Amino acid sequence: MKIDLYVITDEAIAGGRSHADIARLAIAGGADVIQLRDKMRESTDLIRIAREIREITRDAGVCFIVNDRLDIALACGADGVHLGQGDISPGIARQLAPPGFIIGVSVGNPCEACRAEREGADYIALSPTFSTGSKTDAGPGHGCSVLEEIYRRVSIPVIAIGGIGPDNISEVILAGAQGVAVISAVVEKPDITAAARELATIIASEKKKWQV
Ligand code: TZP
Ligand code: MG
Repeated sequence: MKIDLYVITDEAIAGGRSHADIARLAIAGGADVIQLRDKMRESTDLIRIAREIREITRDAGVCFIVNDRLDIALACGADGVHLGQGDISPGIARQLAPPGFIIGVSVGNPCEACRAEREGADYIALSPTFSTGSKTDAGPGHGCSVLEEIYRRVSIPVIAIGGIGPDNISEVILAGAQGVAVISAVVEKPDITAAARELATIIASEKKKWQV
């Protein structure tokens, strides 16, 4: 699973662009993963939107993950779900999901990271890696030292999420992140495609530099 640039949709900061618009534009700029994230909409809306993004991502050969909602992810045929510490456990999600279904988990420390791995997560996200205004309850950033410790203690991919932009990609890749998940650095920009392309280019060149 290529997970270098993981773009999370957020209509609230997208200047009138829909989840599907964000997905299309970010994919054009090189996003490897699209996550549908919307904590406001009713399930009927979410499933319609998720099906639309499923079509877009399938046509583009891009991975599609639904935030929080395993039911919506399964119903629309998404590639996976992203779970927080307060959501159903990765173990339960694994029991309900078909073979090959991707389960991502947000973690805040090495202990949660090891537990997520034991319970069958496919990747984990250090949340938040840096402070962010995009998730009000995210708390302070954990920083690259925690990222590096988690990277050393698990064997599944670790991604950085929260406060990531062009200026700090280098340090998170160096600390062991296999990719970066972003909202504002892409979604709130007037040109989503150009913003995604810039990040994808930086990630590729950093990985080349460190041979990862
Ligand atoms: N989970 C942890 S931080 C975060 C989420 C969804 C928000 C990331 O947004 P941004 O704008 O890339 O900091
Ligand atoms: Mg969540």
